[in-house]
Amino acid sequence: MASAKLVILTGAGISAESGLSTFRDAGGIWAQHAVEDVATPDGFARDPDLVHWFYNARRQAAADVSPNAAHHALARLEREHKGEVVIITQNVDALHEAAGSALVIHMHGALSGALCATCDYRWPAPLAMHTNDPCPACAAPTARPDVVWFGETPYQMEAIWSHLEEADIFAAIGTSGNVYPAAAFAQHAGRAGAHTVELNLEASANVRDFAELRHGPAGVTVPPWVDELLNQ
Ligand code: BV8
Repeated sequence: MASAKLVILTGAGISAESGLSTFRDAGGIWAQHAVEDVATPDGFARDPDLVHWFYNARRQAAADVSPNAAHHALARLEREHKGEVVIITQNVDALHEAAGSALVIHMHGALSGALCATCDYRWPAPLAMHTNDPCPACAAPTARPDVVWFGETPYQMEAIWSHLEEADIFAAIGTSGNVYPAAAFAQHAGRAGAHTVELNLEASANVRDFAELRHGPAGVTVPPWVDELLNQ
């Protein structure tokens, strides 16, 4: 499969070894803040100060960490593999790009982005955002983090469904399989003929959708998996 199309979904677990907290592990982000309060449009409308504080803290944390061996292995895979390598990440950090990956789809948005809730203008987010920050384009006091909250439509879904249908190999790395539509990607790719691989610390909620399981820390499982793909 020297020119196989590889489609790789990543979640918070691939960034864990870089020091960024996951969501649902013990002591994870959601242990400290209810999803409804910090990752929904209603939560933002109810308490924008709390939501800005939450994302400012994550933007700062993400600025202080570096890619780990798993991120670097995926960047090497994109450089050296003859076929297309597409990373679809649920993560809002920039660790894939920092490791050198170029084709990265941020389906849940990015901490580095700001969005105007009034006119949809997008611009690079400052390290800290505050309630009523004015939009640079329309001046409305409605700047928000450019991330996809629960109840909002993930980005680039048309392109994502096409990538999944064209994949020869679909891998999910460091995701618990709890959040849709990402949690349905393995089944979608598998039904279209892809070989499906789960590389996760432990069995995910959608482990049954995968033909191959490689459990363990991403820094331990991903580099040898990439070596095998490149030596095929
Ligand atoms: C949508 C914001 C319509 C950014 C996030 C009932 C049934 C089905 C679906 C729904 C339902 N009710 C509501 C829904 C829809 C809802 C949903 O899925 N709810 C769930 C909770 C039931 N989804 C939505 O609202 C989405 N929008 O559906 O729109 C639509 C659908 C299709 C097409 C068009 C429109 C929007 C979802 C996006 C929500 N935004 N975050 C941010 O703040 O970051 S979700 C949040 O969870 C993050 O984005 C995160 O990326 C995502 C998934 O979490 P994981 O990445 O998996 O992280 P987690 O902590 O859960 O797991 C980490 C894993 O890593 C663990 O398994 C752990 O074992 C492993 N691990 C840990 N350490 C390591 C490791 N693995 C390897 N190495 C290690 N070292």
